[in-house]
Amino acid sequence: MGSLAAVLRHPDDLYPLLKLKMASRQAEKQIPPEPHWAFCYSMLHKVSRSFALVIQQLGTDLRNAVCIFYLVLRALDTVEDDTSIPTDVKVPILIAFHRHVYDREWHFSCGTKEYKVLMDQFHHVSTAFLELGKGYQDAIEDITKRMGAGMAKFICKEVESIDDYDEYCYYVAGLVGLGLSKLFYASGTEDLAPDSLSNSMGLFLQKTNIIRDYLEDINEIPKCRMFWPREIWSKYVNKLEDLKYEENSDKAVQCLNDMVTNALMHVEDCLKYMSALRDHAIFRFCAIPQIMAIGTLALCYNNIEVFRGVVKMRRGLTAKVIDRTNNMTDVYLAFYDFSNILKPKINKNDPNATKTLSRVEAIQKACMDSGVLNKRLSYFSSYWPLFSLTSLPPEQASSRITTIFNLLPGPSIVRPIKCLP
Ligand code: IN0
Repeated sequence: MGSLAAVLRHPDDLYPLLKLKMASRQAEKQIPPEPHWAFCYSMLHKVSRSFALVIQQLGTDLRNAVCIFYLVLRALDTVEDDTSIPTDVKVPILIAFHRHVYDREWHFSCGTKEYKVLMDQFHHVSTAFLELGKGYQDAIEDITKRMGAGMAKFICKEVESIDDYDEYCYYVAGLVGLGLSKLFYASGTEDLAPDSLSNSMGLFLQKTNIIRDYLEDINEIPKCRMFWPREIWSKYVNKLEDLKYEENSDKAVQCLNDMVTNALMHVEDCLKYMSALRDHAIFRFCAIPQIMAIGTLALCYNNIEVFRGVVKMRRGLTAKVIDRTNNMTDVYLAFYDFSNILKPKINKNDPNATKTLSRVEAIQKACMDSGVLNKRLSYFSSYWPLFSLTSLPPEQASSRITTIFNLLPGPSIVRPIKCLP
């Protein structure tokens, strides 16, 4: 659960945190009895705690397919990430991975901790895969094939241009979006989403991860590959690692803001994708990571801490997002409110200030145009303080108040807000 200090600072986190804890215990009790499914679901909980809960809420057949898809992708990722595997061994494994999932005998030992267990006991995943419906199997095979080939292409290739960056993110995350859309379609509950929108859903999440994980990735030993595109960072420093040195703080923040602005490009597509979903469980499964991503970007923007330590949304806020994301109104309000946290952080001296501002305003316009924002005060008003607003300068804290007032129906109505910092 969240740390005691965090809960004391945000007492209204307590209820969603307890609810999440109970849901997590409940989900652990519901692990299926068959050994291969038991392995898959307990592995899912180990590698992705909160996300596993949202997967667990999907209907049985789709849930099993998504669980296996998730583990196959994690396994592929483990091979890609393991720097101790020589390239001439790694590339053929990545390229043939889509065939290995049909082979109960296949395994390849690599990775560390829970990922090593996943790789060593991969036969449980293949056994479960072979029990999925043909439509699900075909979708997983197709995406694994394309992703493995894409990863193999990038093993020996640096991310130089923004096009390379988009292409790499397409292989490792955009294709996940295409695959999930196929699984939703195969489940019979959703129409098949356009590939470009499915791709954007993945790109938005992956670009957020790449931004947030700068320090962890650059400090990794043995040295890990970096995915910040040279076309962006070379405008600010000579070497990507220079961003972490204190003397380059101003340039580092400008570069970070450039990266965030680039990621924000995908938001309108993501809103479109989510607004077409019909099934409540599928909707939550898609919307929760997206809200976490816009929240993370709002937190990272103009924040030197990205180059000093871990910048993450607090656990209590994650619990609230999981608890309170139910429909498109929630999503529009969340995107609007998080954009409004980012907006006052734009410094007019930042080289991309105009571009960032126009991105944020376009997102807010898309949320406003949905027509649902004036129906409710703010879903996020109960999230206050989202990030410690008390540490914000007064003009930024007051901008949050303005956000809430802007959401009120009609200009003359002013409601008192209880939880001001
Ligand atoms: C995901 C995505 C994911 C979920 C829902 C819809 C999606 C549509 C397109 C693309 C990806 C979509 O979500 C997870 C979220 C996750 O794993 N969160 C972690 C937290 C964290 O910080 O990592 C958790 O532990 O809760 C995601 O990040 N990825 C992912 C992988 C497989 C599947 Cl099936 C769905 C990874 C990635 C690289 C962004 C695609």
